[in-house]
Amino acid sequence: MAAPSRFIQVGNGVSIGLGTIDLSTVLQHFAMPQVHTVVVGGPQDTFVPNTVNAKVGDTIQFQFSSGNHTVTQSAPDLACQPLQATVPGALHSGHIPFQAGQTTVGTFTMTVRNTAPMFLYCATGPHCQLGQVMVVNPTSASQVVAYNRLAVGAPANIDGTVVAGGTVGSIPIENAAFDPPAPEEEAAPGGPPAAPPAAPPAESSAAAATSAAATADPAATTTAAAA
Ligand SMILES: [Cu+2]
Repeated sequence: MAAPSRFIQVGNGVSIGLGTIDLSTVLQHFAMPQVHTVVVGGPQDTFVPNTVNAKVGDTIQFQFSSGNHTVTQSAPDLACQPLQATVPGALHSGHIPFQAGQTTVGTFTMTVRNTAPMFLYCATGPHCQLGQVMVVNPTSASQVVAYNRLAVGAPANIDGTVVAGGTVGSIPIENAAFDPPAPEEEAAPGGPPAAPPAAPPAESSAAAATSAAATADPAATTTAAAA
């Protein structure tokens, strides 16, 4: 029987002498950039989640799930007004629609450059005043609540003018973080698409075929002559 080793490895632990360092603890010091997904839209005109804690180098991918929405940055105290009006380059995705039956989902992807809070709203219609707002890297749990309160009381929802601060793209719908509405739901109320005209009675059908053949022949001749 071999003498028991003093270098024991357990699970994914790294053995050093008699002590063991958990590999996951080591990896936390070299954390890979993360992708945070935010679903934009939905039946309630929301951002889900409405807060994201991201570190420098992480990316946030906004997925536009229904209707027509934007992700637009404002100053902390000026909800529903585009920051890019005073700070060129401030984030604005432009209006990105989604309709039932689409096979792709529009995205807007931004890279986090610093951990200062970012205040974001949707600039479509009254969505900002309806509470479609969120905060990236809030400094407190109540910050998004305070920002939402400002948004609800905003006198107007002002659109951004220039797409900035990220990249517009798309992903296959099967990769989306939400369940798309079934295309059938839209068609159901009106019934199936109009059926093609019923076939005419057999005798007139034969006549039509004869007529069609007669019409086709000159064309074929013409084609042959031309060739
Ligand atoms: Cu919206």
